Formats: sequence, C-alpha cells, structure tokens
Amino acid sequence: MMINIKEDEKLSVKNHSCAHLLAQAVKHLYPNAMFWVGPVIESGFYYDIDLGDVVITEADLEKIEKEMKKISKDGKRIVRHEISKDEALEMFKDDPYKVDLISRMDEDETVISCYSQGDFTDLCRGPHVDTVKELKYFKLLKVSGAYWKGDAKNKMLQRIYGVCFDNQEDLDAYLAELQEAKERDHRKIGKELEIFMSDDLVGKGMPLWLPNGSLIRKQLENYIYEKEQKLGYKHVYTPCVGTVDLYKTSGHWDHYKENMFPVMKVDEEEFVLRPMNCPHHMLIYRNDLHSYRELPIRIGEFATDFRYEASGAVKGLERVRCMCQNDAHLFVTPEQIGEEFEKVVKLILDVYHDFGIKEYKFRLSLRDPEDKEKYFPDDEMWNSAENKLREVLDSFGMPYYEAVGEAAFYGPKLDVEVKPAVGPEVTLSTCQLDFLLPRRFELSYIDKEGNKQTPVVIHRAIFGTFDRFTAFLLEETKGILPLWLSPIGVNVIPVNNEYHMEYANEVLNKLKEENIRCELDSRDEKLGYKIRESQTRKIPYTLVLGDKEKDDGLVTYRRFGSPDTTTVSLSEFIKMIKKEIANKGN
Ligand code: TSB
Ligand code: ZN
Repeated sequence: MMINIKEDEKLSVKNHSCAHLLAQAVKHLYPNAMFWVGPVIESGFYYDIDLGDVVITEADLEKIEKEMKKISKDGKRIVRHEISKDEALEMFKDDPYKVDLISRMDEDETVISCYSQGDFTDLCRGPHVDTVKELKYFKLLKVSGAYWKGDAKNKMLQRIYGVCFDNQEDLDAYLAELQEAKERDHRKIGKELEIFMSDDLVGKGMPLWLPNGSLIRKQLENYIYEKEQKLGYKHVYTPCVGTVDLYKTSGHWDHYKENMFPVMKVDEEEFVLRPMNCPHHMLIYRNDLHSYRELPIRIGEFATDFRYEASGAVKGLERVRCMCQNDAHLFVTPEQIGEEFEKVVKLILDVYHDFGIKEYKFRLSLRDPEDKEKYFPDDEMWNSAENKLREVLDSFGMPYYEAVGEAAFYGPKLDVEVKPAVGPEVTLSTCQLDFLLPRRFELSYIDKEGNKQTPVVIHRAIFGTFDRFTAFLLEETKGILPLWLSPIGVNVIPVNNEYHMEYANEVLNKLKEENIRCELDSRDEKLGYKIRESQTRKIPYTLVLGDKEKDDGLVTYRRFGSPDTTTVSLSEFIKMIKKEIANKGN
C-alpha cells in the first residue's frame, strides 16, 4: 500500500513547504503567475496556478524543479509573520485570488499569517519547516488543468503536482511504487491488451469494449448468471430508458436528477436514459399478485445505465457514464431481511474468493440525519433499517466501518470498497435496504392472515458494474488473467509454417471442439518473435509444434511467465486445461 503523506504529520509539513517552494520557483520563471491554493494531499502536494496564456507542459517541470533546487541551496529561512485582515487586503490587492481568500476568512480571524522565504511571501496558516534548505528530496510529478474552485464555469488554472521526502531513498522508493502503479493502471493494460477503447465521437466516459474485453465480460456474465440462477434469481431484460413520470414516481427525479442525462422528447412522451433499474423491476413485481409464500422474489438483470459523472471524474472503465450493472432487486417480507441480506453478503464473499480478491473494506453507509433534502424524512424507518444491517454485519463478525451521509436516498447500504492502482477508493459491490420504493410503487403481497402488506426491497450488485469490476480485475492481476477469464487461453504456433501448419490446425480444431478459446499464429514471422509476442499478450499457454510433436501427437507448452517448456500428449494437455478452467485457477 502506498504511503499516505497526509497522514504523516512531519511529511505533511514538508510537502506543504515544498508547495511554497514550487510557487516561488514558478514566480521566478513566470513573473505574472498568480496562485490559488496549494494543499497537501495523500500523494504529496499540488499548487493551482493562473499563468495567463502560458501553458505548462511536463517538459517544463524539469526547468521548474531546477529552479526549486537553486532556491533550496540558497537556504533562506522561512519566516512567519502576522498581519491584520486590512493589511493583508492591502498587501495582496493586485491578486484577485488572494483577495478572494482573505475576504472569505472568518470575521473573528483578525490576524492573518504569512510566510516569507527570500523574495517570496504567501498567505498561509502554516506550519512550515524552518528553512528551504530542508527541502532537498522532491519531485514534480505532473501538470493538469483544474477549474478555479472546481467549477467548470470558472477559469481553468494549471495544477502542478509534486512530492517531497526526507531522503533520496524514500523518494526513490516512492517513485518506484508510483511507476509500478502506473504500469498496473487498467487504462494502460486495457490499451495494451486491446480490452477497450474510447473515442470522442462516441463521447466522454463511454468506452467501447473490444473483442478481447467482450470475451472477458461474457465470462463474467456467465459466471454470475449461473451463480444467481442457482440462488433462485429470475433474470429479465428491460429498456434502458424510462419516462420522466417513472422517475418521478420512484423519487429519482427529486433526489438523483443531477446524476441523470437530460430529458428527450419523443412524440408526446418525455424520456430519460435510466440511471438505475429499480423502477423497471418494481413494475415487473407489480405485474402480478403475490402471496407471502412466493417471497423472496429476486429479479436480476445485466442492465445498462447512464449517469452524469463530472468530466474530470470519468476514468477508463472504472468510472463511466454508460455502465452495465450486475443488478438485482430482492422483494422480501420484513422478517426475511436479515436472512436475505446475509445471503447477499455470503455471495459477495464467495465471488471475491473465486477471484482471489483479498483487500477490500466493508463500509456501512448511513444517512446524514441533518440532510433532510437528500434523504426522505422518516426517522423510524431509517433507524430500523440501519440497525438491521448492523445486526447482520455484527453476527457475521466482519470488520466494517460506518460512513455517515453516504447512504442512497432510499436507504442505508453496505458498500465494499477497493483501492484502484491510481486514485481514491471506489465501491465495487453494494447491498442496499429500501423501505421507500415499494411504497412509492404501491407494491404489495398477501400475508398469512390474508392481509395486504408492503414488501421490503434489497438492491444489490455483486460486481457492481461489469465495467468497474473489469477495471479492478485488470489491476489486481496486472493483466495476467486466469485461464478461465483470458480472452485467448492457448496460442498455437507452428515451428515452421510450411511443415507444421497442418498439425497445428488439427490441434487448434481439437481445442476448439473442447470449447477452449485458442488462436493459431500462422503469420510469416520468426518463431522467436511469435513466442515473445504471445508473452506480451499475456496468453496463458503458448504451444510450439514441430516435428517431434507432429509425429507423436504431442504438444509442447509454455505457461505464461515460466521459462520452462513441457511436452505432453494432446489429450493430456486438454485434460489439464479443462481442469484448470473448471477450478478457476484455485
Ligand atoms: C444495486 N439501484 C442500485 C442497484 O440496485 C444502484 O444503482 N446502486 S449504485 O448506485 O450503488 O450502483 C451500483 C454499482 O455501480 C456501484 O456499487 C458501483 O460499483 C457501480 N458504479 C456506480 N457508478 C459507476 C460509474 N460511474 N462507473 C462504473 N461503475 C459505477
Ligand atoms: Zn436498485
């Protein structure tokens, strides 16, 4: 796990001082520069800078770093001084960013602190290191655009990121880790292994799944479909649009509108691209009369949803605007909540085991009782739902933490969080309790006594979305997927195209008959080149077939990552492969 600079007090101060050093160097090189804020973050620090028309590129970072080194060597002391609000306003009167900051400071904050180092002074609460000499082991990492105050309506500033350590070894170790994380980034792997692509003509956050990615996704679909069928889920298909009225009925229109695409008018109907599938599944439930004996009813769908995600937030397959949920809505009696919730948690753990996912956190997401806007007001309902989830989690003995204000508008939920190679944690699986939607759709069942009752709904997605799960999987495995998920499991290479192609084809067809995903490399390239490429593509098995193999019905295989080759009969090889697929590599 990468170090979190923000959590280390000493390093935090150092990184904060380094942000000032960066600003000073930028001011030397670009005298017109104006500075917004330069906070410490998990991965070091950044500074948001207005450089007018000048655009800084990665190539300029070296130049800025050099200037920072020069200032550091010069070794000026960092001096704190305090001035009044009026003095501060006067001092920074030509700097609209500072004026904005100062004028928004609390009324009772009569004294404002500044820090000076040589020819540079910045407004700051501090604390800082004593002298710039202490800032020796730093690196500027990247530069990107950032809207002033994070608002797309404002001017775009330039954000320079950097990090600072106590010594060269720590810095080197950190940079190596950073490099490793970059290598593991699913966007890089996704490109190299031809998993997905994007094109502005389709749109931001709208990735296209290439054949390799689609094969992986199909395996995921088959896998979870089978599991859910065994657990009594009924799968459906429904349209990925709904009318505005549908989402008014569900409450999404009031509580989720900012995450939705705008309305489309078709004849007299007003449609939205759906952000969630719950309303559709509520209607499927409502299509029939139900007795308590039928419950739980579990309606599942691999359902495409559209959500507005900020353009700065979209990221590869991990955060998209068009996604496919591995969704289901479970309709239960109040008495069945605990048992059904427990079954979902068990399914999550079962799936994580199959995929070898070990590092994750359970988060119990609760409402913020103060936020009456977002969460429907019914204290009793919320308290009882939140307690129910706590009870089950406690009975499981699973460690979890509570997050106030993270609940869905319709109820509390359990989220499972994982850490991507780059960036903050994201939710993979989710299981959400809901007392509200069944009421809004007037759902009912007949209880033992013949009375009409309202069911409770559990929303759950085990993979979350196929998109995010695939992103995570690529990062977890560094693209070295287990055989059962690999787009191509076996790559067949004849030693000599002229003499061994016929046998290679024979082997290929046998593998295909056994439903093993395989390919024949019949290109006119050198054997060594083909074998190397098979490794770059991370294909689990490479078969090399020459005279010996052809004469005796053998195959010589090389497992990805191993330098060794093994020769066995074709039938033995098929047996071995099928076993590995069936065991999912466990
Ligand atoms: C589980 N109505 C529920 C459903 O029944 C629902 O939509 N829940 S959700 O909002 O939490 O979304 C389900 C899952 O989708 C999340 O747990 C997360 O893993 C995934 N997800 C959410 N937003 C995105 C996104 N922008 N890109 C990729 N995956 C996403
Ligand atoms: Zn739902």
